[in-house]
Amino acid sequence: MGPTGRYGVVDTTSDVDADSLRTDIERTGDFGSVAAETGRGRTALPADDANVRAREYLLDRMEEVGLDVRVDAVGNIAGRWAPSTCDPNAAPVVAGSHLDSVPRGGIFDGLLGVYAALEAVRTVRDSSVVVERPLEVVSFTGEEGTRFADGVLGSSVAAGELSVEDALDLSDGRVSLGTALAETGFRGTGRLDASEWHAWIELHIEQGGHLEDAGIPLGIVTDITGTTRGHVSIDGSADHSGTTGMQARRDALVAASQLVLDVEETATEIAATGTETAVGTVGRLTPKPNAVNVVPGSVSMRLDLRSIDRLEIDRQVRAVESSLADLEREHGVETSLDIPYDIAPTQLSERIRDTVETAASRCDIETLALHSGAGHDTMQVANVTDAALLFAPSAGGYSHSPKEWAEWSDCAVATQVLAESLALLASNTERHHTYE
Ligand code: HGY
Ligand code: MN
Ligand code: MN
Repeated sequence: MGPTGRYGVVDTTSDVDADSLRTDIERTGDFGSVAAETGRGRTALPADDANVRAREYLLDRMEEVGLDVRVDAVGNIAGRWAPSTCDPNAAPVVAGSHLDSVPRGGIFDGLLGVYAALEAVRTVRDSSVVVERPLEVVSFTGEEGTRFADGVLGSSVAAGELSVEDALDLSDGRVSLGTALAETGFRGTGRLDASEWHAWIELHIEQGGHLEDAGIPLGIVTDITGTTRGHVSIDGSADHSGTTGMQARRDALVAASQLVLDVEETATEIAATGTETAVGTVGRLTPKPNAVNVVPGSVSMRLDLRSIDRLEIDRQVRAVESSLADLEREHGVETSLDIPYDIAPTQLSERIRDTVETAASRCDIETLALHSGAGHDTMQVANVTDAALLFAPSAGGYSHSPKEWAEWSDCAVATQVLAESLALLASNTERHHTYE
């Protein structure tokens, strides 16, 4: 009896192996693990030691499952299963996520999606299902935007939104992505092309509390919030904190502090009067020279502005521009705003959502339709093929912290539905599958 209590279309003697899934996630969570009072934290930034160990472990596990493994020019990893029953030239059905984390993130963000995809393909492989399309497991480089880019790096290349050349030239201020990948053995060749895929499904933890509050084990996402990330620089003048009078200062950190408050106030006001999905955050703020006895001369900031309504994001951007103009006038500073990351709200595929609904009902699993306040690689893939995003419940709604947690039984149930969905999509039965 599978974790869902019933067998699905994958009607098999080897249902999802919940222990194997847990082992893969826990082992990968050990790479870059950080001490934390509660929960399990990890830091694995693109191409750092922890990320490289996670990548190497994934390659080993893909080979153990019998997948043909390849690494593309920007370090995206793909494992392919194309049995003799399938047309090798047919567009593949693909599932996956990312291995990188935020600093001191949790062990489920990204890892659940990669290893649930691997376990789902292994389950279909060992089932009685006759697949007519290849199945692939993919791990994208640099989803989180903590190093080299502002996020969804590998999936942007796979979706044709970022060229391989431009991606490899991205730098973390010390080394280019190309050099970092070459030095760690993960600078492959070619590029994954998501436009060639028949379907894409990503399983992720919800990173919120809706599923847990509703007591429902699987979320099928309708739309993913739009995200605009701004790079702000504020330049004043670094001066002696003891001999520079208050009227003579051009304190960049005072100006930046006002902008932090303005971003929070604008987003709060829009959320109260609009779609309530508007959020605005200044997650990164770096004063220079950052010395106790120097008036801060400059500050660089990273803004993260979101909503499922494009107009609400635009309102936030205009408010930032207006605040910066005020700061220049009132504090005598110079400011700049650059927006290198601007992803529109993304609708997800009805076709794939329907197939997942079919798979879930086959497994006797209740589902909830909801929007995603978090961004995902699926945003980029959805621009070039039919894509879906599934959620497993987040205990307490925590994420991007060691407190992030998903019950292992919930991970197994969601993985079973993922396996069912892949089986339906790869055996071309999708919604027309006959059930006894
Ligand atoms: O930022 C996000 O929403 C995602 O977790 N990378
Ligand atoms: Mn994340
Ligand atoms: Mn993620």
